[in-house]
Amino acid sequence: MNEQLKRETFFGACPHDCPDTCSMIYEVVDGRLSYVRGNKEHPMTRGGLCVKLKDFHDHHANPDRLMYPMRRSGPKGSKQFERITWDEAISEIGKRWRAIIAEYGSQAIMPYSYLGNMGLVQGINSGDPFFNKLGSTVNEKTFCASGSSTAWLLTVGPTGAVDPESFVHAKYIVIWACNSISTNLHHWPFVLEAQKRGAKVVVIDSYRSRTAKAGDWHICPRPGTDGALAMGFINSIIEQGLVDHDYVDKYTYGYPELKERAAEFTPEYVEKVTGVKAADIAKFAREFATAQPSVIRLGVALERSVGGGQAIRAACCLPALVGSWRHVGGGLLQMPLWDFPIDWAKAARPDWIKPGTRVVNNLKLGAALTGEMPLDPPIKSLFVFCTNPVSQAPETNKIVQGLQREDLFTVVAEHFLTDTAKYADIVLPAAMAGEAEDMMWSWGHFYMTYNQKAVEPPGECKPTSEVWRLLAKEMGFDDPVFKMTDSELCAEYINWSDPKMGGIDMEYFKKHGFYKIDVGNADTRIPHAEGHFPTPSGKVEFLLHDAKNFVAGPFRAMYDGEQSGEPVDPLPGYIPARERPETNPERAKLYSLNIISPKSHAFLNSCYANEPHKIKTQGDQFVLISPGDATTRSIREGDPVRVYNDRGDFEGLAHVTDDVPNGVVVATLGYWRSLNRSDGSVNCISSDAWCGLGRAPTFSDNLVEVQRVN
Ligand SMILES: Nc1nc2c(c(=O)[nH]1)N[C@H]1C(S)=C(S)[C@@H](COP(=O)(O)OP(=O)(O)OC[C@H]3O[C@@H](n4cnc5c(=O)[nH]c(N)nc54)[C@H](O)[C@@H]3O)O[C@H]1N2
Ligand SMILES: Nc1nc2c(c(=O)[nH]1)N[C@H]1C(S)=C(S)[C@@H](COP(=O)(O)OP(=O)(O)OC[C@H]3O[C@@H](n4cnc5c(=O)[nH]c(N)nc54)[C@H](O)[C@@H]3O)O[C@H]1N2
Ligand code: SF4
Ligand SMILES: [Mo]
Repeated sequence: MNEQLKRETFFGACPHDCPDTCSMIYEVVDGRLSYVRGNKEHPMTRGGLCVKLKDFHDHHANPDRLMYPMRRSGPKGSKQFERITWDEAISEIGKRWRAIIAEYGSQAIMPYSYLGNMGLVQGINSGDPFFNKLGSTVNEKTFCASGSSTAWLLTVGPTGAVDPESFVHAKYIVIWACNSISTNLHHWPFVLEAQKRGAKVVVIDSYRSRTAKAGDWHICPRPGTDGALAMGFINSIIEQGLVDHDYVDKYTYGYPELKERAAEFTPEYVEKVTGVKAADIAKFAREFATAQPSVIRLGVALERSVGGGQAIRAACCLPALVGSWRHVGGGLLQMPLWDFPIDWAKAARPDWIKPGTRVVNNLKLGAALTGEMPLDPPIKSLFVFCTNPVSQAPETNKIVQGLQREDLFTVVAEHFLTDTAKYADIVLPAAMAGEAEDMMWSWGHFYMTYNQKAVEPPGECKPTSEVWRLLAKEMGFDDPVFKMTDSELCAEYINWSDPKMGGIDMEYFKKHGFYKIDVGNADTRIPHAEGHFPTPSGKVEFLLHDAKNFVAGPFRAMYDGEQSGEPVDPLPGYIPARERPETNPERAKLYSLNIISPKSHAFLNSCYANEPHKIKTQGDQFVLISPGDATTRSIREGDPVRVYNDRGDFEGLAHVTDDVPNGVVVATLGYWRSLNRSDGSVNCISSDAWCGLGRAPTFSDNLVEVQRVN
């Protein structure tokens, strides 16, 4: 009988906000998604998925999944909903929006999305054409990487990052504020291969992460002091006579000014600021300069303090200073997304934004909803998709307060009744990756990955793309883009004629599932051997001319706010963290510990944090605290503790360990506050202040106090 079952396979692309963008294989038996595995043919995925996705088929079949549209039937947040039809849901949204537009104008409506799905057709930007046409408030999306992107673009220009596959050729690998083993797993084998061939792996991290433990040398600066550390490295390279003057003369701009700025960052001063020994600063400078090729993998976490952007600019100067860019595998890897030939103008339709339309940044959601940020008209309707701000955005108590407003009409498209979705007036059930076609770029490698529809969505779930088609019809928009199928949209958003697409077409993707954009061979590629930096001067810009702050990339394509911000310091440097005991002693009297809140190993942001077997792997919300800090607070291993400041609090179980230095506590991100001990999570205490560049968040720039819960 078994032989009669119909077995098929389809190509998948992991939809998550993860640099690895794995190529997957969906196995389908009789129309049912029976198994999901990694694609062995993919040079980075190599057949393996991570702990989060290894049972992706079960995730699709999770009994808690939202299956049909619902309307709120009890108080906001009570989780009381009644089932309605799609027709009812869409016409109710249309009716409410038309009334809001008549009374307040269309900018009283605000979309709110992030990279919960990275797909061009189903993800973060998929709603832009619809909302820009509607004339809604523009949602600036800077949860992640916008600070490092702005720094990278200003200093070395968009394209030409080191290919992650070229890392095997490096002799000195610096992983800076990146916990690769948890967050960039499929890059790690390339690092290990280099290590096997003799490379030294240096991890710069404010605590002993999994990756720091696996490296050869852990350098541990205090949170938010990386700017001083990077400037110290620059100074020490110069002082020790290790500058590649030929490279600097030909391919950089502003060396004398950089040298002058760096002079104040003596090893002794930098040790005082960062806690990293002066001798180690000199040793790093020597090794980084001489063990060529040397390469830096910049983690997103480097941007998460008020001086993060400046710190990244300083780090971006290092490879040019010592000529690392001369070699295969030498230089810098930020996010290679800038090379992808995607037609953002079509995917996001910024040309449909009416001049003067206001922009509200997604880190300021609480302030925007509660009236703390004066907005005229106020936000009267919020449409949330592909993100879970009540878990992931800063100052979440304020967001919850805003979401409880009786006069706010909230729609959430989701897979689960998340901490955000529970406040919705209308909930729309979204399809998962195996259930809808999509095309994926990557921010961790150079492959474009195609996701086929393998099975029908269960219940009444619909792909996000279908929601835009239905809403466009309801609102009377008949532009061709709102009538295109998912297949047509996949093809529409790629610049096929770009030489990097190598003349391929959709048929290629249907046959192979992925395509490496043509940036050159990873074993021979040296994009900046002879400069060719895509900056205004064509060189690495140590010194900038008239630069202004801006939000970059796919986050920028949505409005023409380019270089519209405040002036940027022409030179990189160190801006002390907003919340550190040395820089804010008054605050430190009340809250004396710096908290960092990196990614959880077994969750993907807040995804999977509602699944008991993933919580079991990850462990309950914990708080890492040093033996010294634990003793002074009478905290023992396993004690429940309350972490708090004036923004809010959350509870976790203390884990006393010297993996964290005195003065620092670590609590990982993603836990749902509704499933945590005290309806709180780490974002109850985080600040919504921006990092200096790219309006990025400052999740590593927060002081807290910790006390034992009796
Ligand atoms: N397992 C898993 N993987 C993920 C994700 C997930 O949620 N779970 N999320 C994905 C997403 S959206 C992203 S952006 C990436 C992020 O991936 P990463 O860039 O690796 O980000 P984090 O894990 O937040 O932080 C990395 C390291 O930076 C350190 N750090 C924090 N602040 C500082 C500082 O001021 N200075 C220094 N030197 N170090 C600091 C932290 O201790 C941490 O070990 O991961 C992606 N991959
Ligand atoms: N304290 C602290 N906070 C942080 C960070 C930190 O390091 N520390 N990191 C920040 C970073 S780097 C990031 S990227 C953000 C991430 O923040 P979010 O983007 O909010 O992350 P997720 O938890 O992945 O939320 C995605 C949600 O979208 C839903 N979803 C997934 N696919 C689809 C789909 O196809 N359609 C619809 N409608 N919904 C879908 C998922 O079920 C999930 O609930 O968090 C930020 N928050
Ligand atoms: S979350 Fe990242 S590592 Fe895991 S399967 Fe998806 S892309 Fe691969
Ligand atoms: Mo992120």
